[in-house]
Order: sequence, then C-alpha cells, then structure tokens
Amino acid sequence: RCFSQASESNNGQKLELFDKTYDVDHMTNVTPSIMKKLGSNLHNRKKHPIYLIRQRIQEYFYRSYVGRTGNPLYAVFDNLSPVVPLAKNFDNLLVPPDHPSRHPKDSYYVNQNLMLRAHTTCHTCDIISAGLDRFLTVGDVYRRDEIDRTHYPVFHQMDGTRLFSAEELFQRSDHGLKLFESGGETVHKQAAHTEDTLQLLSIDLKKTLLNLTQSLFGKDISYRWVDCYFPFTHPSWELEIEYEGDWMEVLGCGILRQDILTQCGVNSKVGWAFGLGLERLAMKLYSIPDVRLFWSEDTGFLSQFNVDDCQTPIKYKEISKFPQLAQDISFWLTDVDSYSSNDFYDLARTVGGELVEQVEVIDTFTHPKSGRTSHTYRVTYRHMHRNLTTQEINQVQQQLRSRVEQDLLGTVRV
Ligand code: FA5
Ligand code: MG
Repeated sequence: RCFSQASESNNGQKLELFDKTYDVDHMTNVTPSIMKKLGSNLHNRKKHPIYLIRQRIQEYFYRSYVGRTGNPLYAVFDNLSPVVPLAKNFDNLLVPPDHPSRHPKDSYYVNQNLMLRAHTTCHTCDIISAGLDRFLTVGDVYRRDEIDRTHYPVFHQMDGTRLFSAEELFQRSDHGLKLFESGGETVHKQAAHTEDTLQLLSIDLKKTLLNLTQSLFGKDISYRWVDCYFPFTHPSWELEIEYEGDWMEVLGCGILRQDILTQCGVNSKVGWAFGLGLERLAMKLYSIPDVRLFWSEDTGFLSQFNVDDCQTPIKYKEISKFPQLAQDISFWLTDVDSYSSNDFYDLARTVGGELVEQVEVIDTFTHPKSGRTSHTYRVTYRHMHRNLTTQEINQVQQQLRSRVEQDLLGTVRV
C-alpha cells in the first residue's frame, strides 16, 4: 500500500522520495511526517472512502459524456508524480511571482526547483499540450495549511478540464457567432472572449458541476456560487454546499485564461476548468465529521467502507475514542458443507454483544492428509465509553471457544 521510501539520508544533505534522491537547500521544508504520507495514494486504495468518492465522480463523467460509440470522452490521470517543478505548479498557470501561495510558509518545497504539488491543476498545461480536450486529474496535494475539521496538510483533489472549438461551443448554429474579439478585460470577462463565449462556457461549466453535485447529494442539496479569484481562470467561482448547518467550500472553477491555452499551442479553442476537494465531498456524502479520519488505519473506520460498488449508500457511524483489542480464534470445522462463516459471526455477536466491533476470517486451510478444514477468525473488541481490559476480553474469548464446540461449529485449536 505505502510503497514510497521516504527517509532522510544520514548526512542530511539529501532527501529520498520514491526511490529518487534530491538535493536539499535553503528552500527545503518537507517534514518527515509529510514524507510518510507520500505514496499513500488514498485515491487509488480500493474500498477507501477517498477512492469510493473518486470512483463515483469518475462514473458520473463516464456516464454523462459519451461519444458516438459509447466510449467515455473524459480521460483520467491518477498516477502522476506529486513531485513537480515550481513552474508547473505556479508559472505555467500565471501565478504571479509575489503570490502568497509561493511563500515557503504555505507550500512544501523539496528544494528551490521542486515542490510537492499544491493542486492537481499543476498537470493541466502538460495534458492540454499533449492534445487532450477533456480530462480529469486525480491526486494527493500538499499545503502548509491550518489543521482543523475541514483542513489537512495532505488532501486529494480532482481537476477537470474541457476545451471547445467554435463548432462544439456554438453547436454548429450558423449565426456567425465568434469565439474571440479584441477588447479590454472587465470583472466579468477576459479581453479575448466574446460575450457569447463567456455565457456558453459559464453555463456549461456550472451545469456540469451542478449535475455532478446533485448526482452525489440529490436534487435538494443547498448550494451557492461565490465569485472568487484564481490566476489561471477568469471569471472564477467557488461552489459551496450546506454541511451541518454551515456553508462548506467544495470546489473552485472558472473560464481558462486564454494566455494559458496559447502557451500550450492551442489557438482556436476556449475552455473551462475546475478543481474539487475529495475529502470535503466525502465528508458530506458519508457524514464523516472530521478530515483527519481519512488517515485512520482503525478497522472500525475502514470496515464501514468495505464495499465493491462505489454507489452503495454509506452513512458513517462514529467510532469510539477508546482503543481496539483484537483476538484470534481457530477451529476445525465439524462439517464444511453445512458451515457458513456467518454462523461464527452471529455467535461472536451473541457472546460478545456490543463489545464486538468487527469479525473477519483471516485464514482458512485444509489439512492435506486428514482433509479437515480449519478457519481462523480475528475478533476486534472495543467499548464505546471506556478502556477494555485484556482480562475481560479473555473471558469473552473463553466463552466463545466453549460455544463453538457446544454449538457443534467445530473443534477449537487455539
Ligand atoms: C485550487 O486548488 C484550484 N486549483 C482549483 C481550480 C482548478 C480553480 C481549476 C479553477 C480551475 P482551492 O485552493 O480553493 O483551489 O482548493 C480547491 C478545493 O480543495 C477547495 O474547494 C476544498 O474543497 C479543497 N481544499 C483546499 N484546501 C484544503 C485543505 N487544507 N484540506 C482539505 N481540503 C482542502
Ligand atoms: Mg478555495
């Protein structure tokens, strides 16, 4: 799962990230705790809530935008390195030299040339330059941000970009509509765009994002568009949705700066882009109260997302603050054919009651000579309001062993 080797070498002059070694200098400010998160790739970790919501959004795009042969029109990039040159994160996106996001107090620098991406928008120019018109980019991003319920220094974003030729935007209506004009920039519009371009792009962008939002949360979701500023889009908006009685910002978007497209070698198209926060959307979708929970390895958290289909409705139930205690039990099955693991799950719940948080099969094997089959189960216990003692859990386990034999499920080995 966590395949990055992030460690500082002995002399402290080099930094090792993903099997590559980097020079450190006066700009270096990545910390060991941030390096540990590199390579976690929660967006690619099956059955993790960040993966599930990413799949749902991806399925929305696959379903809603198909070509003539039913092929999905959006390409997805989910495996691009988070270590990027500063130019990709800032300069190519027209972020001014004095913009606060460049300050080392706001971003994580590997050294003066490389950084941990602060948004997945950093890949947009490369992908447009490669010739794509519709694509999604998913990944982990890093910011020296505050830490609270909705902010964490590592989180996950999905960017979407869509370019249009004149025929696509005006849908072949032959009214002499034009993409471009020359004029001045106003608060509403870029200099290069006609009013028609602006209107059609804005309507398409907002419709796409609103349909997505309603496909996730239903038609009744409360939302509002807020005007805002990004160096790479104009005009720009943020979308806020209602979350526990408050407004929560879930994405930023806007009309792509025409200078960026020109820089990418695209001269006869216009486009929109958005970047959304996967944690924030997952918090709303699954009722997860705190962004820090996404980093939990606690099986009480993870097991609630143990589904194969990302469309399965899940409502997160708060887990106890008290620690888990796990114990294993193995037995030879009395009758392989009539036995089902559900028999043991039921028994564990009957004996352990509310203390049993999770039961899972961790091993099954058939003896080559005797032909007998053995199952090993891990029973995880936790109390909602206090610490459990090993003693009381040993007692429950002892009862469980006796009941396995009494109920003729099997013969206990350990
Ligand atoms: C951006 O990062 C822009 N790149 C988005 C964009 C892309 C705009 C393309 C226009 C065109 P912003 O900094 O607002 O924007 O972050 C986008 C989303 O990431 C936020 O709306 C929020 O949902 C999420 N987010 C931001 N900071 C954090 C954080 N510290 N923890 C968790 N989620 C965060
Ligand atoms: Mg924002």
